[in-house]
Amino acid sequence: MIKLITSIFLVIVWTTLFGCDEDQTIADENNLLVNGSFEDRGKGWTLFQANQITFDHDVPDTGGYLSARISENWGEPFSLRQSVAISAGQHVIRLSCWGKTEGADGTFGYNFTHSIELLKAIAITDTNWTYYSMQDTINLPQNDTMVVKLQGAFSQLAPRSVWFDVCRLELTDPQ
Ligand SMILES: [Ca+2]
Repeated sequence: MIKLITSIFLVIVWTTLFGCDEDQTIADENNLLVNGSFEDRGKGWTLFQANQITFDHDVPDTGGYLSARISENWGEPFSLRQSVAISAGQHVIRLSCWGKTEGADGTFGYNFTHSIELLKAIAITDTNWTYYSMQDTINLPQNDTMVVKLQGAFSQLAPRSVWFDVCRLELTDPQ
């Protein structure tokens, strides 16, 4: 009987130690964004303004433990930005994320560093976690850099927020 209990105990310990160790790292090999799920908070991202961006336990099903929460602003929207290492020339990209809002729209999109304006963007409009994605053909000039940008709302009617998680950028160039 003691042997049986010992065996069951060992199986439980083994399962606990080695069976469930995938939740710390979200495997995401083709993602060109660093820390796109914000499990390392703001690591890899430039925050404008850092004191208006928090990392929140409100996440979508595949979102791990943390998401990025951006407060709205009456002025240039607060944002998270990340430069991406893509070579100059033409590429087909797919940009996606999960997002939700408390009522004021957020935006995710990209620009090249020679221009502040987003070249393409999608509005985050749903108050429940929703998957947003876009595919686009870009033509990155020489000596320029692609920047992915997640931004909060332009408003100050109420202290509302926009959440982002599981942000991905993939090259889908024809082989
Ligand atoms: Ca996450």
